[in-house]
Amino acid sequence: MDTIFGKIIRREIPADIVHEDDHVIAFKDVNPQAPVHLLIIPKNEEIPTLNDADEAQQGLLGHMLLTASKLAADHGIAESGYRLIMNCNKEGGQTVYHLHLHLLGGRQMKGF
Ligand code: DGP
Repeated sequence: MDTIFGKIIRREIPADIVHEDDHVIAFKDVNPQAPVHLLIIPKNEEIPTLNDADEAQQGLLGHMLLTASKLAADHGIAESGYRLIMNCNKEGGQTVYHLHLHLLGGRQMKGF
């Protein structure tokens, strides 16, 4: 299933890409909910939701988390703090069915 994120990976539509490596790309969310709001997505595998990931993707999932912590440092929010969110399916609030991790920071997070 192709999504808007597939088009970003293939550079068919523009995005403000802040990081790319062999496994993931990260770009600014088009509708930011915080001063720093990045999306970290797998670039070689189309995994619609976390439910579709299995042990073969364990390394990739860990890499997404470690990339988030590096990007938090790069954006100066590692020490102040940040929030990571991965929405799953409708009631989780997922709207784009290409696995992604939100990195949010630069303001006080509320809730939970
Ligand atoms: P989620 O609700 O977890 O599926 O989050 C999807 C996010 O993707 C949402 O915060 C908005 C963002 N988004 C949707 N379309 C685009 C796009 O075309 N470009 C960028 N940069 N972000 C997008």
